Amino acid sequence: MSRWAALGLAALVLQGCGGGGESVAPITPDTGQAAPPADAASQASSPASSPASTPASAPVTPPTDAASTPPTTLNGRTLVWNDEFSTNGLPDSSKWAYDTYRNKDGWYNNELQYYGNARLQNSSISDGVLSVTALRETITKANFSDARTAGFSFSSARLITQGKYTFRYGFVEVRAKLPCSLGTWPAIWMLGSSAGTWPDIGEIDILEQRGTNSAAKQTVLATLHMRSNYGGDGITATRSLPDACTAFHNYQLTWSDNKIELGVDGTVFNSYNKPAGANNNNWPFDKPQYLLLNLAMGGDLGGAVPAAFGRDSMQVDYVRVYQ
Ligand SMILES: [Ca+2]
Repeated sequence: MSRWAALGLAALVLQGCGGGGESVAPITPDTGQAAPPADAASQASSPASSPASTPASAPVTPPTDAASTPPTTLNGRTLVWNDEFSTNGLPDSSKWAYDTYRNKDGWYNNELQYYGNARLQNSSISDGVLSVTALRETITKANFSDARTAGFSFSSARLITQGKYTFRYGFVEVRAKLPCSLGTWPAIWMLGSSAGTWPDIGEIDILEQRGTNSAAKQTVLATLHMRSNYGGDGITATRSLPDACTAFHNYQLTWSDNKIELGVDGTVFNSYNKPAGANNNNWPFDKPQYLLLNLAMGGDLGGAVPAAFGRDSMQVDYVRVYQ
């Protein structure tokens, strides 16, 4: 796989812009620095955190699988690619690959996770919902052939369509429920698949969420990165979404040849018009991109991982692309 698939998460560094008022200092992306080992306190085993919101007395229901049969047309567009996650087990290998490229050298932004390759512990489908799960476990050669040294304590997954599906322009909707645990940094996003270096290839972050405090877990981010604006200078916006980690929401991208709109549940909260006299520096979004779903731990947007963290998931009901 292209190394650019691995570089993208470096782009997810944003300036703080809400969610409690704290800020994240911009850092230089793509320096390739190894993530630091987790601190000693985080080595302690602990019970799983539980973001469950269903009272014990409530009827038992399967995870929300709101619409397992997607409309074939939507607002004049036609469904061209989708995954409803309707088959239990690992994700469909004809649609998704696993990005483990930076495990050995460390992921960007001081992130703490190792990404699993087709590991049910980290990516599994049940009752129509994909769970991308981060969990506390000791990373060793026994469970990760590319494990480096002792001291790494979290596994997770980063699913990509690179090499399997890319597209240009259209409407993307991803229905997802985010992890409540502090220290988690979920992302639903896209990267340019053309040859070139980040950020020249362009990055569209349909959804990110910081994990630095409870207010951050009630806020979502949408951001664009390109040569003219990237890292802490990305074109970003936030939206309050108090139940983002207890309810499914529809995260949406509308991408045309002259405008990008990012929103949730039908409300656009970040938009960017193709500039007059556009060039690749300020409009790299005229080339195909691929999709990514991942759950990072810690790092510049995830923040400190509480000692009590055991496991948590980003749940995805579907990914749909209309053109
Ligand atoms: Ca589904």
